[in-house]
Amino acid sequence: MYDNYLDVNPEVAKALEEGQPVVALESTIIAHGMPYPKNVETALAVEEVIRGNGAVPATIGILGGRIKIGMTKEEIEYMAHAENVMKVSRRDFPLVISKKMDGATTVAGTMIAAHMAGIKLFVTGGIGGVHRGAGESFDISADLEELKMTDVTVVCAGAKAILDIPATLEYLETSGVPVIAYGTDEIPAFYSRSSGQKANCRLDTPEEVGALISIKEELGLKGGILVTCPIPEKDEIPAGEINGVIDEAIREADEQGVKGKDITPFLLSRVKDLTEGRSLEANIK
Ligand code: PSU
Ligand code: MN
Repeated sequence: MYDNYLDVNPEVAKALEEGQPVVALESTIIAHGMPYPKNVETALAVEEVIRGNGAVPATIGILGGRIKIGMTKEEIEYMAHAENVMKVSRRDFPLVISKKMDGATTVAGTMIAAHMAGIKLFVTGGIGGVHRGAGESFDISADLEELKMTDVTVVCAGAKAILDIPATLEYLETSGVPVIAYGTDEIPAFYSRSSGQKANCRLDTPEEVGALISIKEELGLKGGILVTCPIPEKDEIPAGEINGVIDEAIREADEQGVKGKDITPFLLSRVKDLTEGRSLEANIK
């Protein structure tokens, strides 16, 4: 079925066949989330971290309408500066594939492709969520819907404060998605360790997280799991400091009428400029 559309890198295919650990990585963060060349440097550095821990990385993206499970270094480099790379979430797969275009997969898109390939774990920076003002705009990331239905565990540094974090957590609760705070009592807010939101599930070891993932699977409970892992203290930008910058970026987005899938990349890029690159460094950490 969907096998017709997947190109699984031989190293990844072998690892999956042998039951070795494979970790999926997204490509929207490369094409739309970070500027060149930091994007490619980071993407390759993260792959090395995964290898250093004994697992096989599988960066996922779409090239010429083919879903790549485990992009090569050259493919990652290409995606890092190519133009006309579509940001691909659930709704965009049929279009990007039928038109044989290039596409960078979001968290939702990467979960879908990882699941097709049989990869159960996926690591990224930040997930999409409920945007501030969603009551009016209805802007809720498809990432949350995907976490509701697709059996992939997503490890990240929390949701960025460009989002309405309490509303995002409510949405995840309604959707039945376990949200784990790793080694901390609060849900981290990406740039900062603290969001003011107390975690309902704190776990402190990989074994505890692994047990939770296995039990959810054995119980046949559909949907993903979100593991939030806070930024190291020395790298964080305190909430009070970043929030003013984010407010300003959101104001500019409103003023300029930025909409739909362009909002998140716009905000990330403005926050980076307004912090003179400091947010990008925190992003990488
Ligand atoms: N948040 C970040 N960095 C990112 C993204 C989100 O801190 O790069 C990307 C991810 O790919 C995420 C997507 O899945 O943006 C969400 O976009 P939207 O809000 O349009 O659903
Ligand atoms: Mn949106």
